[in-house]
Amino acid sequence: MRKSILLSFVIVLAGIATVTAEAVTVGKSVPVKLNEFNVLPAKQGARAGKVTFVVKNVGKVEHEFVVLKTIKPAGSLTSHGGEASEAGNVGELASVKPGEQKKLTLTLKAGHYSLLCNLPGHYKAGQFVDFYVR
Ligand SMILES: [Cu+2]
Repeated sequence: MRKSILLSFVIVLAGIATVTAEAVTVGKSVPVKLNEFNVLPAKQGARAGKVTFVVKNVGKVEHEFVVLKTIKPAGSLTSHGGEASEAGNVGELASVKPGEQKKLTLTLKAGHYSLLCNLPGHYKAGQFVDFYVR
């Protein structure tokens, strides 16, 4: 009994590892969808160098797209008044209206990044994601 529980746990873990490995594919163009309240990149990572985020707002309200280079996990940024600290900001699209698609090309060094929308309350509502450049 115990063995079978342990075995199914290992199988679940193996499944998660596989999904993560596939999600961290590299590429120069990264499609990103914004909605209430998520930042959804098609890939969780990119190769260092020029990276173009193709950002589409598929939600019903205006959003923005901010790229921070920070060692802090995307969900653990210092926040004040419902907004996250933008320390490490390397670029942003200040306004992406519903249905609108905009491109942001940045030269990114290897490391951890946090992608977020920092309109009042949106970060707190969960509109952020971790991103890895290698
Ligand atoms: Cu937003």
